[in-house]
Amino acid sequence: MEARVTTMTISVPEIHCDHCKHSIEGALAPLPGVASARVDVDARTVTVEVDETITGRQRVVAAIEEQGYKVPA
Ligand SMILES: [Cu+2]
Repeated sequence: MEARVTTMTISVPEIHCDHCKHSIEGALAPLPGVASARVDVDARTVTVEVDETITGRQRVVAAIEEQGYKVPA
């Protein structure tokens, strides 16, 4: 399948510090198809560049939730 890299910005209101940043970025970076993962602590958002044909939004959200953060729909 043709690669389709998109940038997703996901709001995670429970992000509040560098620990959150490192645990979420550390969980997302190794996922297949993820080119970059960046947490903005002030904005409480996660920005992920990912090939959606490999790893979709649901998988990204699940990885964030596995770190203990709720992701509002
Ligand atoms: Cu924190």
